[in-house]
Amino acid sequence: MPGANDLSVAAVDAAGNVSIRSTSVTYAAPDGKLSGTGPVTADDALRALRIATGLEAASTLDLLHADVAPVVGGVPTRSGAIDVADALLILRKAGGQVSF
Ligand SMILES: [Ca+2]
Repeated sequence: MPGANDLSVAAVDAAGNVSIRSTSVTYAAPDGKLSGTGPVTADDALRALRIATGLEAASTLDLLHADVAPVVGGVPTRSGAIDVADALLILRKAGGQVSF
């Protein structure tokens, strides 16, 4: 599910000792959306370009949304960074030239 997801796992050994571990995992689709809600726009591409050029820092959530290039077999894949290729792909999505 998109957003923060809390996970807990409980284990019980043969003696009945219980151990519980919890963590939170954040999921966001690689959709190119960096601001607000609604469709991807040129503003999203501009923000990605600002991140790619070091004018803005990317949050973890930004990276999950905007690390969309390269595209492999028509599917966005993550390179681990938001760079100019990501900004260009987001701009092409905003212009209706690609969909993902
Ligand atoms: Ca990338």
